[in-house]
Amino acid sequence: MAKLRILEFPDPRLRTRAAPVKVVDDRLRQLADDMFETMYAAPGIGLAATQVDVHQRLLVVDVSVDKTQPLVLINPEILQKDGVAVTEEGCLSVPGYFEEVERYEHIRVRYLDRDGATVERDMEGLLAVCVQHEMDHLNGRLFVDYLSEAKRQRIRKRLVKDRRTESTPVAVL
Ligand code: GNR
Ligand code: NI
Repeated sequence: MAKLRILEFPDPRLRTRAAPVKVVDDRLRQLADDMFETMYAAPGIGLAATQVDVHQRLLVVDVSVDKTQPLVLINPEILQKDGVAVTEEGCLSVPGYFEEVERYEHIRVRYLDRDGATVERDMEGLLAVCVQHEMDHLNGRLFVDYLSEAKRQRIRKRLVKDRRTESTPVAVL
């Protein structure tokens, strides 16, 4: 197991469109395990491979309160969608910001699980929202893209500035 480094907005690598996974093998399962470790430690309820600089269509989620329902979704596709859900979203790649985003309320998703088996599943509530948020990451899209240009620029400037301050060593007198 290993904790991975999460890319942060406005890192251009977050804009990469991920490629379909060709084979579900032990290497991919190891990546999924490392993504869970990274997600739980953060802590977060979902993580897309894009966020750890792996540009393959793989995401992990666990929206359960006791963290006992890990789900691995490989090559996910939305088959059906309906309704509207507005949720205050956050993102591990945009730390410290929470804004309302509109998503589909119900989705039916087809994906491969960690054994490479095809699964079709109806989702709603926070799970549906989180899976849509993660699928956006796989397409290089971030929740801040749904906000106004002004808001996104404000967040971008703040994060760039924070990072600059973080990496500046304090003078030792
Ligand atoms: O931890 C997370 N919480 C969250 C809350 C509302 C909607 C989406 C999310 S996903 C986020 C983790 C993350 O950045 N995944 O990409
Ligand atoms: Ni995110």
